[in-house]
Amino acid sequence: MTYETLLIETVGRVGVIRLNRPKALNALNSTLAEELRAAFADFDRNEEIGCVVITGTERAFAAGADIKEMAPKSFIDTFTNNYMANWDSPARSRKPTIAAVAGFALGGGCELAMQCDLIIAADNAKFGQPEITLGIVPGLGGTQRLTRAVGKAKAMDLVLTGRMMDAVEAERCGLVSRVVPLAELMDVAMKAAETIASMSLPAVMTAKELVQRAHELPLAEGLRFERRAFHALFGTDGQREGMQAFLEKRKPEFNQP
Ligand code: CO8
Repeated sequence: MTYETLLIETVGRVGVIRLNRPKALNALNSTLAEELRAAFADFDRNEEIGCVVITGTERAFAAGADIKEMAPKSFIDTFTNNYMANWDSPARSRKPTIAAVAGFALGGGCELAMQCDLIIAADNAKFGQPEITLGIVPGLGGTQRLTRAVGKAKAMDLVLTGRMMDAVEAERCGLVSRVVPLAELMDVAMKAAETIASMSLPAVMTAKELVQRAHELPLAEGLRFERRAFHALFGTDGQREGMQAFLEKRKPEFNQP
């Protein structure tokens, strides 16, 4: 499939999605959202893919939803068409996802990154939820995922003032897992993705699901779910290979999937 707003690449077992509307700082429009859905679904179905990296340009991961597309909409347009209801492709992906963020990650761009399992940020990254400056509020998790990631104090600060925070502040408050020099961003993100993709796929998919559930379940339920999932992995080739390789003092070779 050819895409108008994305560049797609496969490197070994890693799928790479590059947002490609550079003139509009990768503003997210309906075409891009539809294409993201197709690209993530393709990678999700593909057993040869073990991890997905999503990135933008050096100047912008994404500067938010496309304001030109949004401006003329009315309540009825957004409500009856359930505007943005399907803009959640990374969150739906069962494969691990890494957002490699350089430059602006604002509004929907920050929300897109937060849907991913890990955010690796370049030292020029800037995160923010500036919707309040447009007379609206975040609509794709900016009040919910951000608060869970960074806590009430920072979330209120960002959501109510619309200010941006830099990569160092984002790492300090737990939004991003690593900050790296801009020139190294893709190397670091790809290395992390390759490492993840080299593990036993059922174990990786299970681990991702379990950590996600930590946000949703009460502790006792989460612990029960984790125990069951742990038991289930003893039915996989990955468990046999991983443990046998340790005992034989060699590197495991996981037959995928
Ligand atoms: N929408 C449309 N076009 C944009 C957007 C955007 N969000 N951001 C930048 N652009 C365009 C500009 O209009 C400009 O185009 P042109 O050259 O044709 O005028 C071009 O990109 C370059 O931008 P600037 O000249 O403004 O570049 P600066 O370096 O001066 O400023 C900023 C960069 C600070 C990022 C600035 O462009 C800006 O403030 N952008 C808007 C940021 C924003 O408010 N984002 C939030 C949008 S609301 C939202 O995201 C709701 C989320 C809902 C969920 C979405 C689901 C995925």
